[in-house]
Parts: sequence; structure tokens; C-alpha cells
Amino acid sequence: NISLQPHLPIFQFEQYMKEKAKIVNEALEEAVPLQHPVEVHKAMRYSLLAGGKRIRPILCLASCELVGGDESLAIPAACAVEMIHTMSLIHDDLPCMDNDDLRRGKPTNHKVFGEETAILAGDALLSLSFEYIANKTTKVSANRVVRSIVELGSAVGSTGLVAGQILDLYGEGKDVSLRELEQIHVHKTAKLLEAAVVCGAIIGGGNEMEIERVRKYARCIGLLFQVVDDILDVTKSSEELGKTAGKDLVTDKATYPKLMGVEGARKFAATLLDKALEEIAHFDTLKAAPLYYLAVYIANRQN
Ligand code: GRG
Repeated sequence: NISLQPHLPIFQFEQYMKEKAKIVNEALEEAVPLQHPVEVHKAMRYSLLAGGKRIRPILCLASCELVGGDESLAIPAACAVEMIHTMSLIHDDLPCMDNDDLRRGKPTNHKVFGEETAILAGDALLSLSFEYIANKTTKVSANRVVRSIVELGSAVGSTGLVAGQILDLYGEGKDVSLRELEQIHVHKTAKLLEAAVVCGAIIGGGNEMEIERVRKYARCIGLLFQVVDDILDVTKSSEELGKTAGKDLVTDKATYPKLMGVEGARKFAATLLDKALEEIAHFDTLKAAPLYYLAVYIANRQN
């Protein structure tokens, strides 16, 4: 567990997350109305409104406020990031990818709507995300909106999520080094978290130094997210099995605990958290509290 610094303000983190998730959910509900052709819009809404922690859009709003912007400015960007995240989950679950039956506690999109519709719903969400941020971001200079779109585009395509997914696919069954594992996670997970935070800061009016600081923060928490995920996989399955070795220590999949041991992975997670918090320490303490606690939450989450 993380010992909190004494000078930090008291911050109702759970309440903050609930409030922000509500704002995001309402905006998403409005962004994708159930319109003609209903088959694809139903499928888009099914996954987009299926819950989820909304970490990425909340990071985007928090980062906008950190640099002094009003959070309302970043709502379209926050929604765009969640649309991209959701479409990546829909495609990731497909039979030709991970072939998963359940997502966010519900049957996966292709299980309910069929593969063809699931692919199209994902494509439509991806396209809508760019249309939405470009069309709905108001009271922000065109230059900043375009910069955010470039940021998002590079986080999604062959230098971002797609890169992570392809590296992951081609790494299956092979000996993956620590460096290769990091490349997979930086692209699959950290890039979109980075885009969320950076877009928030760009839209909120942040200067170059502020944007670079939040970028560094996001890179650390992006990787942290995955290291913690790997540790949870091991410790959870050890608990379930009543053994010291979890499933990822005995299967083919490369994970941080497998490559550096559980204790090594824990130490790496603590280092990443420290580095992330160091960047945030340069901002006003009150304004930085949400991003501070979001990092601590990612480090300590139990699911
Ligand atoms: C993006 C064009 C394009 C195609 C998709 C399939 C694919 C390429 C990429 C896979 C990306 C992927 C599924 C990465 C894993 C990301 C991750 C850590 C998911 C879990 O995030 P949480 O815990 O989930 O925030 P919730 O449900 O809470 O939103």
C-alpha cells in the first residue's frame, strides 16, 4: 500500500470518480442516440454504455482542470477517448483476436450481435470518436483541437493500440524479453491513457511544459496499470489455487511477475508510481489531487 504524503488535501476519491463517471455516462448516452440503422447503433450503445470504470475519460477531465481549463471543454475529448477504448475492447474480444465471451460482466458484443455487426459497431465508434471531438469541442482554438486529434490518431493506429495488438499477437508462444513486453504494454495500454491525459491538457490550455509533464505522468501510470494487472493475475490465481505460483507463472504468456518475479514486479510498480507522482508534484496541490489519487488508485486497485 501507498503511504500518502501528509501535505495532501483530503480528497473524496470515490465520490469524485462517481460524479465524473456520471457526467461521462450522460454525455456518451447523448453522443450515440438509438437511430437508423438501429442494428449498428444498438451494438455501439451496448458496449459503450455497459459500465466500465471510465478511467480514461476521467483522466482527460482531470488533466484539463489541472492546467486551469473548465472540465466542460474536455467532455467531447473524454467521450472520444472512451469510444476508442470501447471499440478496441469489441475488436479485442472477437473470435479472430482473443475470442472472449464476457466483457464488463456481460456477453461480448459479437456474442450478442454477431461478428459482422460487432466489427462494424467498432468501426463506427472509431469514426465517431474523431467526428465527435472535432465537431463538439467548442470555445477551444482550432489549433488545440487539431493537436488533440493528432494525439488521438497516433495513439490508436499503427504507432499505438494497433502496434501493441500486433506485437502481442506475434509474440504469442515465443520467448518475450522484458523490453518486448514493455513495448506491447506501452502501445496496447499506455498510449491511449497518455492521449487521454495529454488531450485534456491541450484542450484545457496547458503550456508546453505542462503538457510534457502530464505526458510523462501518463506514460508511467499506463505501464503501472499493466504491471498491476499482471500482479493481480498471479496473486488472484494463487489465492484461487491455494498455491504460491499463480497461473501466469506456469503458462506461456509473458508477464512482469514471470520475467522479474512477483517482488520485482511490485518494486517496479512502486517506482512507476513514484515517477508519476513526481511529475504531478510540480502543479498546484489542490488541482493535482485527482490525478494524484488516480495514480494511487491504479497502483492499489484489486480488480
Ligand atoms: C484501435 C483501430 C483499433 C483496433 C483495435 C484490438 C486492438 C486493436 C487493440 C487491443 C487493445 C486492448 C484491448 C488493450 C487492453 C486495454 C485494457 C487495459 C483494458 C482494460 O481497461 P479497463 O480496466 O476496462 O479500464 P474498463 O472496462 O473499466 O473500461
